[in-house]
Amino acid sequence: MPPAPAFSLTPDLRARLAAARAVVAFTGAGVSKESGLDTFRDVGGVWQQVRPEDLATPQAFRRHPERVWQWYAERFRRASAVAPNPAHLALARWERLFPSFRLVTQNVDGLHQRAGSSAPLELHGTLAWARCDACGRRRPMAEAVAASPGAPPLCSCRGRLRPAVVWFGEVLPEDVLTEATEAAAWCEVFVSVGTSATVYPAAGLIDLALQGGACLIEVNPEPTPFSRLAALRLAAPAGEALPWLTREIEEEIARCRPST
Ligand code: BV8
Ligand code: ZN
Repeated sequence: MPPAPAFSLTPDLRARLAAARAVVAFTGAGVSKESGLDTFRDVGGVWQQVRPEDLATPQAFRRHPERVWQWYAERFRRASAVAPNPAHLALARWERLFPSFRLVTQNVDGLHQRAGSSAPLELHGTLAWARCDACGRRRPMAEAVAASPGAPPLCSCRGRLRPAVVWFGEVLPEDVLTEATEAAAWCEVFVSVGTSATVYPAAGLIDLALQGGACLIEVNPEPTPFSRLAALRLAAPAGEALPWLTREIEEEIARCRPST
């Protein structure tokens, strides 16, 4: 007998996915785990090694700018040294599968772009850029770290450069959050991948999608506060579950929409 398939999809859900026009994929640190980057809240995760209030707040940067800069410089180096995994690559293909697809990420590692996603909405900013905490001028992180690995470089206005990420207690970029909110409110299918769904306002997008009548799919080896509301839970690593789900959708689309 052939081995039982690891995942399964009801014919109804398969058809619903293939017919969907507006789809949102919402990702967190778990999607980059198989690339070799740590998640935040799992056993051994980033926030078990260091306290977020010591490194990921504006207060921490004011008190210990060198320590915060060095920590982000190291995270930037690690993110640059790893490669996108099959989960990132699968999501990059979704742009071609659905007429209106939005990728919304909490990640700052840039791996979605490197996998080929054209315009992920980066809710928590990016490690790829540094910006002046006084005038907002931006400079590539690679350049800023090379120029000054041990301390935040100074801007021409004498302000200090900081990583262009969103720290705890800071507001999310308004235009990015507005686009993500609209996409979540209007989508038919919302796929949450590799996130503990505990950081707000980002996790509130799942509520918004459900209130708008979207069907929720969750890809995560562990349950989250939203698991019981999911129409489908793929309790597996994203690098296995997403390529499988993508093949299922592609096959169904080929069967139902042969001309597209
Ligand atoms: C704000 C960027 C307004 C920098 C990060 C409402 C209720 C309660 C609290 C709040 C609330 N609203 C706001 C708050 C406060 C706070 C918050 O939410 N706190 C939480 C922790 C309670 N939010 C804020 O401060 C936000 N700002 O609200 O502004 C405001 C402002 C001033 C005054 C008043 C209001 C800003 C939050 C932004 C924080 N920035 N990061 C950096 O990276 O250094 S947060 C951090 O968590 C991460 O970077 C990431 O972006 C975010 C989410 O984490 P996840 O991605 O979900 O990662 P996690 O480790 O938790 O989970 C990984 C999952 O992957 C797990 O479930 C695991 O099972 C799974 N997994 C593991 N392996 C795999 C896998 N899945 C698939 N495949 C695998 N192989
Ligand atoms: Zn400046």
